Amino acid sequence: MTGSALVNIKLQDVDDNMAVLTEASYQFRVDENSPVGLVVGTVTARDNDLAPYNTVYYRLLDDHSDSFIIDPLNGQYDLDLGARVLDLE
Ligand SMILES: [Ca+2]
Ligand SMILES: [Ca+2]
Repeated sequence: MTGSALVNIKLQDVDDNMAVLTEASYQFRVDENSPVGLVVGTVTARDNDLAPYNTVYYRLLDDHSDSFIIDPLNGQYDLDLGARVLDLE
């Protein structure tokens, strides 16, 4: 006796990919007299998982967080409103 059956397979993703920045490094130029809140640039990262495992949150390491802020959701990099005045001389 032979027969066939249709089998539905539903694949479920697991969180097995890490977010990776789309550039190896980012360089942004900021003039010394730039207004606070200035958008300096945007960094982007990609995570090859499916939602919800591909959500990327951005944050700055501590040594940069006194002058710049980054939007945790879209990676936009701004001169912080509470930043000390940039004085590079
Ligand atoms: Ca992931
Ligand atoms: Ca995955």
